[in-house]
Amino acid sequence: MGNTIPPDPKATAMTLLMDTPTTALTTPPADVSEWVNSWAEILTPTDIVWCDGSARERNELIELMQSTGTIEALNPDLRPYSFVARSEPTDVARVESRTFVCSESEDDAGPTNNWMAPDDMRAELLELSQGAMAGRTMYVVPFSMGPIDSPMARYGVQITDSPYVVVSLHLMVRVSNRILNAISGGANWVKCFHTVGAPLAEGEKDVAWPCNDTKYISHFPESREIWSFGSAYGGNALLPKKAFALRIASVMARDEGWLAEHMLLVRITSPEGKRYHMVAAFPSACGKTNFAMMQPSLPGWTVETLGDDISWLAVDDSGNLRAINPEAGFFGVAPGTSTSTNPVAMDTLWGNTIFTNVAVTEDGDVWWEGMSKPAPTGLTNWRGEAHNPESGDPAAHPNARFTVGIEQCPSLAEDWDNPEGVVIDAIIFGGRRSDTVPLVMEARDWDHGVYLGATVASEKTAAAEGTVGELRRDPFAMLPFAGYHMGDYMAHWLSIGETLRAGGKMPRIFQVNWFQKDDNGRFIWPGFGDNIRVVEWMVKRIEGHVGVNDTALGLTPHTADIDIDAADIDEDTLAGLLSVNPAKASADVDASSEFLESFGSKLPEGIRRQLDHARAKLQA
Ligand code: GTP
Ligand code: SPV
Ligand code: MN
Repeated sequence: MGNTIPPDPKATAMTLLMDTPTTALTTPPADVSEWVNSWAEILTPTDIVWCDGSARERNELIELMQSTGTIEALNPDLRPYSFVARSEPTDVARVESRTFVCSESEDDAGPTNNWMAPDDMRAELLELSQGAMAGRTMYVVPFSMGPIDSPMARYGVQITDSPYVVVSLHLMVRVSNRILNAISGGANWVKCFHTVGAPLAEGEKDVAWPCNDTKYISHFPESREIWSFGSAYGGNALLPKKAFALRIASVMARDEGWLAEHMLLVRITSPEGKRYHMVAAFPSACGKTNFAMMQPSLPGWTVETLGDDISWLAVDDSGNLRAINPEAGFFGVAPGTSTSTNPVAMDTLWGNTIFTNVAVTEDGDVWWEGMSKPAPTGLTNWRGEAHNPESGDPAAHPNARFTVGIEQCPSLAEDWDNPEGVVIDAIIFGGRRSDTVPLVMEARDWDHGVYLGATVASEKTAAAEGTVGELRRDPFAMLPFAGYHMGDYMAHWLSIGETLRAGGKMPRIFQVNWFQKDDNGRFIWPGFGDNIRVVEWMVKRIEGHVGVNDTALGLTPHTADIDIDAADIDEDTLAGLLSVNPAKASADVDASSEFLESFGSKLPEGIRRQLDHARAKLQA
């Protein structure tokens, strides 16, 4: 890998940090000040700090967190300027059961979201929040989703009492007081209120990971507000990410005619030098970061990273679908990441990284399941205890994560933050399915592609609370992230297709499944860098070079059209991965139908037509 940034153990902490240019802040915008002050009256923090995103600010917060035990430095010779945080064992993932969409009308939240009337939710949270920041500092963090000043960017301000959250935001999004200047100039902004809900009494010693057993992640779509109480972990607390860039942004997108999606964004270059831009929506912990950083196993192909989790898409003036990545960093799944599965991520994590709930080696480096075999001896587990390999418990939590700035990614496209984004050639949906869904299929047209997205189901992962492995419907990988009725969301996708048909380039839509298992429970498809073999087939389809089989589920490849040269799989096995089992397909269409019919009159006619078509094909 010629483009790898080598670790530089000699560099000092200060020079390793990328400084963010800041501008002198004159007076904060009156509406932001008023909002901050009104919350401060309720929350009664000891003091209020306006953040500017600078390296100095970050270093101060890191020192503070080291003194309170929230983070511990890793060995600077092995992992310079990097830290490990250990969360409370009760605060390790998104809590979907405590996530609410509080639209004015319950019908607008739809059957897939928890709903509470906005006034009731506000009353409940205001009561919980009385004095909730006592003994703590309230940080005011202005941020931009998307390049500052880009027309596609959207601004927000998060107040939080968690220094861990502030430093994570520094790494993950664009934090700068320039945003306050833009807001002073009249720009809209999303109000993000967050507290860990753990007030400190006079003289009370703080814990390493303050949080509260009572948790609420509440969204008020009409007023573009987020109120989050009780958790400091991931999407519960890092509000620009899922809460803003997906739940609130999906509502903005519905109202303004664009799409906010749980999608990675990449540029693929073929051996002929032709470029293709693709987005892919897979549910949480189902392979977006890995796809976004793929090191192709087919010679001559390259993958450049533009984003790994969220894409905002809009039809441009020429009628083409364009995408940007609104984030500026990664909050990635650690377990399973290794020099063989994802060498680019391993290189990205050379330093300047906050690791949460990973294990720590004897010499002060990080470790997690899947990084190496056998596990090193003398590990400290994610709970800070000596790891006992006999226990059967993992050393790292299955939802252990790394937080790191995107600029450290060696496969990063140099124009990744171009405010104009890139024109999309293909949209990919996928999920984690042990069986039923073939390795890859193409949609017959846009509406069938929307149906493929609408019928994605996936086996649950550790990214959210619940039973790992349990199959659930997860349309567009957005089940936990759509800020409005899922039926209306599908209708919105269909309407974007209509806009695209009117003019520009129609992206192809595909569905993939890397996760079929054999009778021994092992993944059959080699995955990771070999996924380029499937991408190559997509490119052959885009270029019109190969034909397909028209099955009840979708268009599947001829086995010979997928290049498995030098891959660890034979042609018969590949044929199995590409086949559609009629009984299983039929059961899946029934399950999809049952799920979709729960939307009642909100289920778009265009989706119902696709269901009918699938049933008819199964009977034929
Ligand atoms: P979120 O950050 O939760 O949205 O997850 P993600 O969709 O970015 O998933 P990620 O790429 O982090 O992968 C999650 C897990 O799936 C990791 O343990 C990966 O090692 C594993 N994984 C990713 N791609 C593949 C693949 O092609 N095959 C197999 N077998 N596992 C994969
Ligand atoms: C996901 O769960 O899809 C994530 C992690 O990307 S979190 O930020 O916690 O939502
Ligand atoms: Mn995600």
